[in-house]
Amino acid sequence: MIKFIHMADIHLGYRQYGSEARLIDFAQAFYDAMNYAVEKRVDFIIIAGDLFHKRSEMDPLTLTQATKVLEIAKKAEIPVIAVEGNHDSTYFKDSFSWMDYLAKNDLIINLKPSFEDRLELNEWDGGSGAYIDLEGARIYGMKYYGSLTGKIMEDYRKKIKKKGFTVFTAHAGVEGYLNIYGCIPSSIIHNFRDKVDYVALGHIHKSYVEGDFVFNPGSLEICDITEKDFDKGVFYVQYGEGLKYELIGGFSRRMFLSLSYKIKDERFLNHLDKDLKAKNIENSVVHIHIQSKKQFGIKAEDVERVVNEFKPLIVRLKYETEDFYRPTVPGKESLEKEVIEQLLKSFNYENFADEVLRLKNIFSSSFNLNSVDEFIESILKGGSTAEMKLDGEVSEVQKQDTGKDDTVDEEESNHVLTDDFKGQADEDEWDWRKAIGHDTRS
Ligand SMILES: [Mn+2]
Repeated sequence: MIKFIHMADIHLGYRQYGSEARLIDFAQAFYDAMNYAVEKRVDFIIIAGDLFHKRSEMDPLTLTQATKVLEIAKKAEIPVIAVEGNHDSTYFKDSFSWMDYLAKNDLIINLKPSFEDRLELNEWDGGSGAYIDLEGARIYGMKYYGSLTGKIMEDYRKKIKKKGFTVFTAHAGVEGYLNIYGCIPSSIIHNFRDKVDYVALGHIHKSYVEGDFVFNPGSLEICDITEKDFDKGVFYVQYGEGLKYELIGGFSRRMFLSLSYKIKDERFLNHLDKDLKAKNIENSVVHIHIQSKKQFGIKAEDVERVVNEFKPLIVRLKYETEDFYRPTVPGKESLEKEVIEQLLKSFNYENFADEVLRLKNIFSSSFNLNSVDEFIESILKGGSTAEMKLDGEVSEVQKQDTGKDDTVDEEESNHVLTDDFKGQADEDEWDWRKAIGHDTRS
């Protein structure tokens, strides 16, 4: 039995909103995730890129946070296998990255291919390499290559040699989940199926699984308010008789709220006061959008004063008065989804509005017919996100027949989509200042 944790997008060093508390949140989430891995006594940990938030400017505090947490794994003799993300490295420049620094200090195994004349996959020699053999498992790694990702990945795949349970980890997104740079068509990654058992991705800060084969855990913390409702966490994976996995969430403890109000009369501040009291926004990150047809004598400062009485960590206020007033519509996505749902219903289809929306995203971001075909095929075969989403919570997905290893393939895989982590580390708050014998609060 092989057990491992797959995480990605830690973004250490992100002083979100310029807040030191948020900087610490990111380290705390990493610390909690690491302790979870140790608690589970996993064989190895994969970090699929973006351990750090900034690729070049490193500050002593961030480096200390990274080092201290990675030392927990080292002490427990759990190897940490990592690849560089867009935030960790420059693409082709052979400069020594901070990830190389961590590797040099025996804290991580930083996997990447080398380019002499052409792409080469060498075994990890203690300082560099593209793959490493651990007991019963072989792990290949590829760092972020921006727009070249798809091309390099196809070359990479040809050179992979399967041995035991084989993992491929890369910092790359699959098209269609979020409209961001550095994504590739799903088909490229599904081509790895003949050589690889588990694809461990990072980059997209939202969790997804495709065909019990391609895995993306999402970021540990919330890097942007738009991510606040995404499923995110780490995958706890067990491989014995088939593949079992769980997405463990709950590493981000900070509450994020996005509120919007329309001022209709002079009593608005009372109304706001009441509403915020009920919401308990203390220590939260609060984005507030206010629209008002008339001023009613209420200024942005008045609103801020009321909000600050409840001691949120961060307040972001957007106050629009009549000049900018536009009638509000519910979030564009949810409105779109509703329309699609109604359409599907009227044609007596099942509700696969999420998949339709994803298709639409693929079209609008790249118009790649291959990935569209591939996606439709995966839905029709039923071994994909489609089935998982349609069933809701827990579903069992039959592994697709690959022609080999029939005994293994017949096993049904089990997965639970969200199971919040409530381990030991949850109670014991990590005071990194104590950990490094230094108090910056004074
Ligand atoms: Mn990231």
